[in-house]
Amino acid sequence: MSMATADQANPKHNIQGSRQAYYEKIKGYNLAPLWEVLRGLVTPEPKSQMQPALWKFAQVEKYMLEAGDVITAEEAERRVLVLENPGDPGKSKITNSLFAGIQLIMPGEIAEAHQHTASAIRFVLKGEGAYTAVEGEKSSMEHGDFIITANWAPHDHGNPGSEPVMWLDVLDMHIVNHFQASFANHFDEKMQNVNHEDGDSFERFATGVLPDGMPAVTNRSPVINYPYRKMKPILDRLKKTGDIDKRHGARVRYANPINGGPVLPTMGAHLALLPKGFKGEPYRSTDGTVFCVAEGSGVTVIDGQPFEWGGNDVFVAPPWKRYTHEVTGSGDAVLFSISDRPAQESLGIWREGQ
Ligand code: 1HN
Repeated sequence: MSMATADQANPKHNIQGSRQAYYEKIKGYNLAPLWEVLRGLVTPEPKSQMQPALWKFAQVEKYMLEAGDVITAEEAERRVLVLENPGDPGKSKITNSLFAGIQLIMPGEIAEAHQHTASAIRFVLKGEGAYTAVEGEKSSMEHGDFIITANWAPHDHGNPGSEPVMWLDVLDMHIVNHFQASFANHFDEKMQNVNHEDGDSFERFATGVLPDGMPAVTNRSPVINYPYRKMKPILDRLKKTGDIDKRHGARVRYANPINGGPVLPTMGAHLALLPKGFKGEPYRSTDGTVFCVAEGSGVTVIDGQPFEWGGNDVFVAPPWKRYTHEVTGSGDAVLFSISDRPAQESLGIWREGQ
């Protein structure tokens, strides 16, 4: 009793109390005081609940093959293990904007044709003999191939071969869902009618000529598959001439051959060769970045935490967390990376620093 009297005597408490009563009152009219939340909304530096994390391929592969016993690709629609950021579990997010997962397709299986507003990319990890059919092009999947499935592109996968095939899927679905603009559609036919042979779009659009009259305005690449066997020699050329970035190594950006833009309006990707002994300088940027190891081994220190990586491991650097790459293995390393940088750049909000 006496405490309550003392509280009331304190003018600060009176202000707090009357503020609380005021907040309660306006809440009933769907109003809230900005001044109580402003500092959380407009932070002086990027803030993320996401954590740096790494998934070892050996462990993921083991669990993936067990998934092959637990469920068929047909039942699952897509047999994918979601890479969940430990900073925000249960949301199917590897960064705030991106979904990532590892997909397995067993010999004889197909993953039926569908389309959705979210765009996808695949980076092939292990196994041979599978294909993905995207927009009528049937593309074989080989280690290190980078394959795009643009917004609303029909796509189905199959494995007529004899080995399990696994790849990394990354989708921009949390960007689409942020806008609450998701549509999806399943086709009556389980597999698309294929009318373009393997490699057609790469040869047609990405070898220095373009079909005459091709419109120059396009927000996505017409190339379906950027094959590793064509990309790796380009990295070797950069290395040979010393075109090696101190942070990223000898790096190419996957480009739209029509206008040099990103492969997709929402997601962009790079492939980097880090020479043997490479010790990178620190880097950070506002695009949380997913890395996948195509070759070699090393360690990436993210926000002071070391993550040791080898072939097919996946790791993530959250927005504005500083990272440095180092090659520790006996040869060069090759890192694939993907982020929402094109989406941020088109909005004018992308930043990078040391
Ligand atoms: C999807 O359609 C695929 O087509 C993979 O392989 C992963 C994750 C969420 C939603 C759709 C695919 C997916 C997905």
